[in-house]
Amino acid sequence: MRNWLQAIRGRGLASRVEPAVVAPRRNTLRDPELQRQFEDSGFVVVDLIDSETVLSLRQRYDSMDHEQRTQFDWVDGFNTSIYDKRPEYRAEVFDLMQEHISPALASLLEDYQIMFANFIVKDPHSDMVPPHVDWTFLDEEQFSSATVWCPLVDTTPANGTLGVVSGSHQRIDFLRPSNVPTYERCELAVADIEDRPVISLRAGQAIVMDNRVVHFSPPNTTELDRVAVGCVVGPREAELHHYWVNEDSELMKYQIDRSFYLDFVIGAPPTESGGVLGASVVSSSV
Ligand SMILES: O=C(O)CCC(=O)C(=O)O
Repeated sequence: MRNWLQAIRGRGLASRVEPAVVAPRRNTLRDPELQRQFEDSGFVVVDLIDSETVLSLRQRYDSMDHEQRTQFDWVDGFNTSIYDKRPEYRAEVFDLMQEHISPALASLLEDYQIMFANFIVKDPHSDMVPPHVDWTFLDEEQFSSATVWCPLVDTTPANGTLGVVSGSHQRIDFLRPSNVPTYERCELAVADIEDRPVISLRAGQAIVMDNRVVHFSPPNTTELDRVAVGCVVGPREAELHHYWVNEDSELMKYQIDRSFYLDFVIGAPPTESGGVLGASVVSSSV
């Protein structure tokens, strides 16, 4: 194909070649105006759950055992459930979100399901989460996966609310394995985008963000923890994928089901987890 293209370019005919027709991704949001904003900016802000549901989730959060706190070398005081190694803890978080968040998602999203769910917490006086992009969860040529980020307290830049690089999803066209950091690549891809809103929300509002959007959060400078819920969602019919670079530097694609996220240990090979349905090599050296 490349030779053929080079040949016709040489003869000045390249402008006659039609671009490949790419089928549009199927919709994420039911509301056409929200869908348009989501496609343009990569995120939308919505009223997701009412104050009773916020309170109920907060009470359940307060009653749970969150002892296995996360230690990251790149940020202090940031905790997210998927780093907790106990499958029963992660299952409890998932069930909680199925009960409390799924009904609201059903009317907002176009036949999407929760793939996995987290409490995402910034301790008092905790660090900035630097700009990054989430893993690849499915075939992004066909579908959009998204994170629904819903704080259980009012959030502002002072307590570390979420910030996004507007439109950055249109720049992130590479696969994101779970064991390859993407910070530098993301920064490079969006270096010229200045529109980076840090979005204050009322408890129960949510940002629905395409997983290709570069996002971050400023430090929590307050005395109180900032507790949010983060549900990663995808179209119900989409095959779920997890990418991993193995010890031979091969980029692997694993087909998984949702149970994978209950016991996958971040940093350990996916083959050690349940929920793996198949594997293939995407590229032999990365
Ligand atoms: O909640 C935050 O402060 C950041 C969340 C985040 O970056 C993520 O979940 O990927």
